[in-house]
Amino acid sequence: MPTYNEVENLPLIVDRILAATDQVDILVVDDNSPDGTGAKADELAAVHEEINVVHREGKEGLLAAYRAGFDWALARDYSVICQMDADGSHAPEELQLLLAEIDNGADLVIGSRYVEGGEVTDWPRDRYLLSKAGNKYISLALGDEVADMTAGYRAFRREVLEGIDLDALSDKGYIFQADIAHRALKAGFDVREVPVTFTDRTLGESKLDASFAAESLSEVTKWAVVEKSELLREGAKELWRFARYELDRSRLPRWKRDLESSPELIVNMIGEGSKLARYEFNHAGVNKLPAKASRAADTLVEMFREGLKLADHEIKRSRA
Ligand SMILES: Nc1nc2c(ncn2[C@@H]2O[C@H](COP(=O)(O)OP(=O)(O)OP(=O)(O)O)[C@@H](O)[C@H]2O)c(=O)[nH]1
Ligand SMILES: [Mg+2]
Repeated sequence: MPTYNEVENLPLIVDRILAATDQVDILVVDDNSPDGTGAKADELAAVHEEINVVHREGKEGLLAAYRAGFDWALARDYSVICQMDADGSHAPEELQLLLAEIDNGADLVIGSRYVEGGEVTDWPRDRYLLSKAGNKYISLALGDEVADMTAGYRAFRREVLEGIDLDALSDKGYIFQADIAHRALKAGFDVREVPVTFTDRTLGESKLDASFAAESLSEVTKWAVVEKSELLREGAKELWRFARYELDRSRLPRWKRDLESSPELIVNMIGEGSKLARYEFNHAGVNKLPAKASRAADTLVEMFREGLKLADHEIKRSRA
């Protein structure tokens, strides 16, 4: 469990994990959080023998923290290694679902927001749509049949982590999550998803910003270019141009604030996005795109339409 400034969340999440299962040990990987999360973790470790702490010198990002955590676990005799956020987004009460699927024979289990039965509570529509569309794009571009490639709630058989070159992973945005899943699939591991309910953090501050999403999609496009045909490259370029245009215009962090003060803004945003997408894909040669990319385009347009309907509905409701 990576932590950066989670001093309020850590004791809560640890209690919930210990209450949910007696099958696991916990490793907290803290990057010298200024709020004292590391010291809090030591306190908890002194009381609970299941808890261990790795202190790193400074904030080096999530991937570096995971590498340290995986190395720690692989150096010991754990057969299954899980990853989970400390901010309460991943419910410890659902850990059993992931572990049960490992028992059923899976090599990597992803706690998925976007399979049937999966859920995201409390996310503003814009963030939900961005994440869902982004994941759709990643899956289609890489040809992987996983709905939630960027999910951070996972259980690995140790062989998967041993089989992946963790040092070769991409450090752009949160894309290393997708990178790991993609490499596991390519290596022939049995990757499955189980539906989970993802809850937005209520305490502490987010370390995420819109540039992460942009970076991630751009990185995936690069892989697709390397791995797939020239045609797919064209498709990916079209989609990426569209995504970047939208992201630039949306100034996502501000968007969230605007959304609260003026719901019309999002309707306009989405409406324009929808128009643009339709224009792009009707006039910029969508018929020249391969089937996969064109399906991705349709999905994006469909999502914008759906978002528009939802936002409309919300506005009407809020005025009623
Ligand atoms: N060790 C370490 N942990 C990190 C770092 N960045 C984020 N984390 C932790 O990784 C987990 C996920 O980060 P979050 O800040 O929740 O990112 P997110 O889930 O994408 O965004 P929000 O939940 O919306 O804030 C949390 O437990 C964070 O404390 C880091 O640089 N180092
Ligand atoms: Mg989070």
